[in-house]
Amino acid sequence: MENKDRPQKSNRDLKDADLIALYRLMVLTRQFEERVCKIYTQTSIPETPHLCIGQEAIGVGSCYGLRKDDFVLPSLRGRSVFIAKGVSPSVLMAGVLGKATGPSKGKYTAHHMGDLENGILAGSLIIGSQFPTAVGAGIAFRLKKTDQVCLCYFGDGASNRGDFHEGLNLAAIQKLPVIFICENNLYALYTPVEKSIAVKDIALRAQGYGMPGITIDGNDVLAVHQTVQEAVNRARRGDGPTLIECKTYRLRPHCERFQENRPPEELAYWWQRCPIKRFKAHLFDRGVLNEASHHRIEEEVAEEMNQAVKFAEESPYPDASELCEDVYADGVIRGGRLCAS
Ligand SMILES: Cc1ncc(C[n+]2csc(CCOP(=O)(O)OP(=O)(O)O)c2C)c(N)n1
Ligand SMILES: [Mg+2]
Repeated sequence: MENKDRPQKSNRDLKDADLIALYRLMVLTRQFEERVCKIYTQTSIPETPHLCIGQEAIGVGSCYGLRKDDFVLPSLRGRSVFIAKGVSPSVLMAGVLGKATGPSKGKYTAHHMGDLENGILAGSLIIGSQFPTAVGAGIAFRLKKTDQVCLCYFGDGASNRGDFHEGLNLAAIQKLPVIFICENNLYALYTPVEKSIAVKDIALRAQGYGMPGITIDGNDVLAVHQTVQEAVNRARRGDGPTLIECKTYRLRPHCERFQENRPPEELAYWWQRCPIKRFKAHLFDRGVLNEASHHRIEEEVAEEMNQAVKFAEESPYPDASELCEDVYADGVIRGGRLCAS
């Protein structure tokens, strides 16, 4: 599903076709992650994947309606962001497999991919490293006098890093067009959020920086979309950053290499609150989706995934002769700035 140059829409503006598109993007993300999981367990992805199963509504709802020239900085669990920002599943799967046809030409690991054409800045496994980069993007937009925005994604654990404080503080002081999106999935690795954060809602921390802080249901794609669009409009107007805390839950272990240790009844509760299941029920109630159209979407997406896996598996690894290409920026440093050589 292309997301290029789509105008911003609030929920009131969303047509049935938009609702179906949102649903399809979430199904696509879910099936993508399931395939990654299967490939990891059956064959050989060198890195253990950190799947976003259960958190699809956040990336999809927030990126839907963004412009192509807006930037996003995904977290280590950010595949829904890549998909909703317009990267094709084939290219993304090639990236996960480290192939030359992937977004970063196979020169980054799956956790460090970026895709500047689609406005995706390379993330990092170092949690919290997104903050300075996102703020840097905000400063660049300000200097260039554009109305682009940058969405910065991170987990509840990352919100305890010093970079969080420095990033939000600077963004607020300078009224930068950055939207901080916390995917609070209630755990950082094995640590439950109440053991690492004293306040009930991470969004409360926004008060300390002088920016709006909003807590929403991160498993409700329409709530995510509406809230992020309002923050995006505010940032484009020059009114500065917003912190949005999306309460959610990952439905897989921290990563596929790790054991699950959360209580089964807790997992069962959150499977009932699965964002795709809920949105599907909503669309059935509204008469936007029915059994036939739902099955058609599932089948189309499954076929798209077959093509994606085939493309990725048949793609070559990058050639050793290209090792140093694309790795260093062209240009020279003058007066502390990178300039065209
Ligand atoms: C600076 C740093 N410290 C520790 C780690 C190891 N680590 C990887 S993921 C993770 C937990 C992250 O939790 P959270 O920010 O809530 O994101 P989630 O995994 O829940 O999406 C930790 C501690 C790391 N990658 N970087
Ligand atoms: Mg977390």
